[in-house]
Amino acid sequence: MSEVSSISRDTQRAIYRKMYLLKANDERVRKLLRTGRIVATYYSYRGQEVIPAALSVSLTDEDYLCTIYRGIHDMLAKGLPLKDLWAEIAGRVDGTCKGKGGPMHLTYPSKGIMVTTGVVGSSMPIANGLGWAAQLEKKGRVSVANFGDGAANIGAFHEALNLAALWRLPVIFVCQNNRYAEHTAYAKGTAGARISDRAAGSALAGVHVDGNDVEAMYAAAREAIQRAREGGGPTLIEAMTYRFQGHVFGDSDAYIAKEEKDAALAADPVPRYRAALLKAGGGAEQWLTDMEKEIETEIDEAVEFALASPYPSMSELTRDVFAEESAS
Ligand SMILES: Cc1ncc(C[n+]2csc(CCOP(=O)(O)OP(=O)(O)O)c2C)c(N)n1
Ligand SMILES: [Mg+2]
Repeated sequence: MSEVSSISRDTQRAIYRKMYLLKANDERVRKLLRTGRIVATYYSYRGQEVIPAALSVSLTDEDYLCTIYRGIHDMLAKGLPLKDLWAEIAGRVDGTCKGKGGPMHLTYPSKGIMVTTGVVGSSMPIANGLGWAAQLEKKGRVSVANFGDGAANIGAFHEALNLAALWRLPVIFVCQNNRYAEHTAYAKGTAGARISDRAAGSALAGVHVDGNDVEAMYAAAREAIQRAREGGGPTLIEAMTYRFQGHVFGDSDAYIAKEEKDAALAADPVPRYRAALLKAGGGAEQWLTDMEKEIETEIDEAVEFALASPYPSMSELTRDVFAEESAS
């Protein structure tokens, strides 16, 4: 954190609170998976906490969010309640999708969390649809599409950028460049040093930002969100970050050089921002300790709630698959 921050103290703390929540929640999910208390396919977002934490403080519940299988950080930062999240992760009836979606398919429309998709590249056209609806409604809502660096090589990325620019849709395309697409390093699968440069080809604003730097990420997101709200059209943000775990839980990351990973872990943005807040003073020490304890307790309660919730019954198997026949 620079000596003179452009972010108010309350906002700094709101961002760090989210960062800690995301980190602690990811660690808890992996702990329960390791010990066999839950069984699920899980894509850790550990290391990528700053992006959604610094972005979501400029969003409202009315704004839309589309994200991907590695997207629980985006949803928690947007306000997804922990109990609903955990019940869904554990496949129970009290989950956001009655336990039928699991950690890869969460939705929570009352907080604007509209879709989580496992189809690489598909969050962007869906965000455009929501952005178009927002544009027609004229209430100043914006739509955020999260996706990875690998997804920027899918055709739908280019189609979505073009249409959003042409129609000046209020969409913020957030490419979370964590340097890997499954087991393929960025340079082995992507031509061009920067994904943000591709914005020029579709005539929209493109920003390259350190997605592990709170100040930089907050400023880039705020500007893009403001532009979209004011009718100035879409922005592509390429936020540079790093994936601390393998692609999917249980996956080896032996293809990653040890020095590269060690350097990324040493620059973990969560303790780094904590240290910056402590240095800034203003009673941060007590606040941090109390807040972190509070979050751990909230997670304890959510896990307990989820594990006490029943699994869906067999009769649920075919419900919500087709529309119910109406009388008319
Ligand atoms: C259309 C499609 N093609 C391929 C896959 C298989 N797949 C799943 S994740 C993934 C890598 C995507 O990487 P990236 O976009 O960088 O996101 P990250 O997992 O790093 O967050 C691939 C190729 C898929 N799910 N959907
Ligand atoms: Mg990636």
